[in-house]
Amino acid sequence: MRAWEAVEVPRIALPHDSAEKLPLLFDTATQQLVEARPDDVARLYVCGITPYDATHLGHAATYLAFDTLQRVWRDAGYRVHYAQNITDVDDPLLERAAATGVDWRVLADEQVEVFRHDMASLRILPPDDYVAVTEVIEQIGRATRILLDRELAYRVDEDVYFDVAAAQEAAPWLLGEESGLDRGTMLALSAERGGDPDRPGKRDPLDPMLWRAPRPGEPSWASEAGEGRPGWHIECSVIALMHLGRDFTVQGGGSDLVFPHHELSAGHAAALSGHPLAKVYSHAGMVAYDGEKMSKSLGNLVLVSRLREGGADPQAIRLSLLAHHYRSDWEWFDDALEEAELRLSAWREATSELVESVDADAALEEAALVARLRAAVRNDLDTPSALRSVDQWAAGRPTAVTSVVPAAIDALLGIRL
Ligand code: 5CA
Ligand code: ZN
Repeated sequence: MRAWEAVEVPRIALPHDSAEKLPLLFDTATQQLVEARPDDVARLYVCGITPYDATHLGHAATYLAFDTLQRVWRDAGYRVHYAQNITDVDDPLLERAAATGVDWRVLADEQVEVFRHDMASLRILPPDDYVAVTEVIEQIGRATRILLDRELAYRVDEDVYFDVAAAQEAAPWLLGEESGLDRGTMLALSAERGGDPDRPGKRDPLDPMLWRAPRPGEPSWASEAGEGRPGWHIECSVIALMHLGRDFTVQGGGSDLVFPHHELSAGHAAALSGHPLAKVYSHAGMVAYDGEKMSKSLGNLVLVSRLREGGADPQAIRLSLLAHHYRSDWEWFDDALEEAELRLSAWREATSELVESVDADAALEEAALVARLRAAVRNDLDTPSALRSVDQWAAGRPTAVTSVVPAAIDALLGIRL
């Protein structure tokens, strides 16, 4: 699929004054900060949207977190290979299409287009590979066939399930290793998030579906696994393996995906490739509105497109999201935009007239600001601290400013002043 227009990321003219340039990220599997060290290229997979009710501020905040991660890698001199999926055939999308009398493909296309506009307006870096599930049905069918042949999958009627117990024996993967959850919680989350733990005939209630045989009124395709359509987790395993290879640098998404989606995607990938899916598993917190998680099922959505239609400056939307640490759960309040607009104008005022060079003291001030920005974003993407550093610098009313400052703000925070 076509992604969206890339924005330029300026290079910061000052060298790093510290050897520590790589991002430290909180890893869900080990529950600690780890250095997200690329091999040669930083390889990143972030779970994409299910295209309906796009793009709410929760989606935007999650993609912005991984945009910041890419900026830290780039500033450290690494090239980034970024892949993202589109879940363009899935139960909730089909249900929405049926409920509104719209063809599911039309709904998906429209929503992906809204998402592209929103991402571009927020200056979020596009993936190099933007892959819809409907583009890789054949490969997912083949992967399912391989798992059946290896006896890591089995059929219940015509549907195919992943055999969690067999996969744990055969692959470098253990259920619970990523999420750290106990079985009771896993069972509850599985039922809540698209699984079917109560279905009779499964070897383990937690075994997820890999391939779903045709049902009346649902789309289906011929494949090596038979007629049908892919299950949810296998789509991300296959797309990630196809485009990034095994054991890539970071697997990302919102914390609502830790279990079952990311845990089982990692299991499928390990069973297919014989290697772990990724080195680091990183999760963004949940954005709430009206006291509850912003979600399509509740309908308490603040859409980026609505804010834009209402005249909001996309840079202010971006700043209002950056004001929260990506890993915390937080609530959106409507006055956040005004606050961000004030901040943006203070920053713009401080950088409105740039000069070619400044005296030694001012140059040191600028270098100190750049070092603080770099240290903040490197440290588990601490954008709130980065924002405060720019606030303090701007509050000092610098008399002469060079392009180093706006370039650093653009390179690391994606805010173009
Ligand atoms: N298509 C699947 C992933 S394969 C999916 O979860 N789609 S989604 O449209 O529901 O969500 C897209 C991304 O936004 C996911 O990474 C999800 O974790 C994240 N997300 C959803 N709701 C929120 C929220 N309220 N706050 C923060 N992130 C959210
Ligand atoms: Zn996914």
